[in-house]
Amino acid sequence: MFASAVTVLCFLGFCSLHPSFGQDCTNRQDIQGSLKQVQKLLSAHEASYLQSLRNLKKKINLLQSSTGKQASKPTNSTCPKLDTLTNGRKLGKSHSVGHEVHFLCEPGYELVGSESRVCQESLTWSGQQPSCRDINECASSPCLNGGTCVDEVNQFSCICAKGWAGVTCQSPLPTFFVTMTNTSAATSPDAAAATTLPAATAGPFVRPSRCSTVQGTTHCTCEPGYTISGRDSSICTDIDECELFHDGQAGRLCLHTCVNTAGGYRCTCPAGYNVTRDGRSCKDIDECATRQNNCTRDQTCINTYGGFQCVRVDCPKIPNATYVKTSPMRCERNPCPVDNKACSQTPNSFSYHYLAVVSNLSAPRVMFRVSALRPIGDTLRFSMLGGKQARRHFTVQRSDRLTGQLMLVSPVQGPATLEAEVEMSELERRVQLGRYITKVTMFVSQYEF
Ligand SMILES: [Ca+2]
Ligand SMILES: [Ca+2]
Repeated sequence: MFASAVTVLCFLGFCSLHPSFGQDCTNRQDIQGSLKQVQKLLSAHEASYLQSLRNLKKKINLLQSSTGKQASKPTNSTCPKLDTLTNGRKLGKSHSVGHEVHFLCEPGYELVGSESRVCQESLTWSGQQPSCRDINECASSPCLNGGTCVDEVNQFSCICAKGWAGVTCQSPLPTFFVTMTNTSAATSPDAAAATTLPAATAGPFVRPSRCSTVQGTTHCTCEPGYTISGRDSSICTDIDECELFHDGQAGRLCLHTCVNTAGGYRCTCPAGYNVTRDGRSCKDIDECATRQNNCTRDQTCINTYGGFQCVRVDCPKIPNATYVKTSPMRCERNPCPVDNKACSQTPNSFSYHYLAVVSNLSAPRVMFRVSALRPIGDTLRFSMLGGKQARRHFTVQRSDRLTGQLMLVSPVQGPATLEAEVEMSELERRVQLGRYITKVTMFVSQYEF
């Protein structure tokens, strides 16, 4: 309808702007008819416009009344303020109807009461006001040998019975020797008691504490590595660092063995290892480099983790062929007589390799690579020879056209010695040109370091 109204208005404009075309527009009746039509259209527009306005007015009224209702609601639609949680905290700030708040206790405390509360329509909170209760670390009776447990926030302490020390009173204190000055003193209990303390504090794991009294309160301190663990604050006992940091979060104190000493501790390593400079770790001793081995002249010393091996390569005895040692770790076949097919099918060479690895080495990993330097055939094949044990731990794969690799496929628990043989065969139009054997011996250490 709108489009047609525009057309009619254009037509009228055309008549008024171009009076020279008067003869075409002279028919008054036509003009009257057109004007009537336009009038009709305008009336229809006016009606629809008014209707739209009425609708808009209605909507505005509706909106006004609904917002008015909300505003007129009681402003006090929140629940009363909640008490703060001692040693805990409240999650959620809104106290309006339908909203929820949650409660959390600090470490070392447990929540008693409602974990969460909802602000109800009745403007009251659901559930009970919670509280944070100190967890009783003494509940599991951690103090040993008659020690008394004192519950503290997130921890406990033990008051040890006489003769015991340590965090959980687990360590016996060294026996105290009473020095008797004379026979008369021995018969007098008072005199004996008087001599007990200096003698008791003489042992290396027990030292006297240094005490000072400030404003009537006595404070006692110990030398580094010592602590007051008993009821008697005049005695300091050695801290057993090995026990205290056993399987600690920061890792073990020592890689191998921790030895507690008076006022400290030290790490020790198994035979064949030295303690590293940091005092914690163990480093293998290279017996081959330091001449701490007893290998003979015709043997080769192979350094292993935690020890060494003396190995001697003897060329294999195989029917139809003879081998000669061309280097300490390699044997090559002597030339075969012409047309001796049995000889030409035997391996051209045997190479020997020794690897030293630690126990439980993660797998899979490449242990060794065999490559053809100057291949003469058109094909190289790599395969594994050897027994069941070798097949359980190793596999041979091709890594590129000229290289095969010996892969460790499952970790080996040491101490162990594993052997694997990798065969590389060279072919030309499927005819074998040569076979080359590499024997790999792997010495697996007892420890994982
Ligand atoms: Ca110590
Ligand atoms: Ca070694």
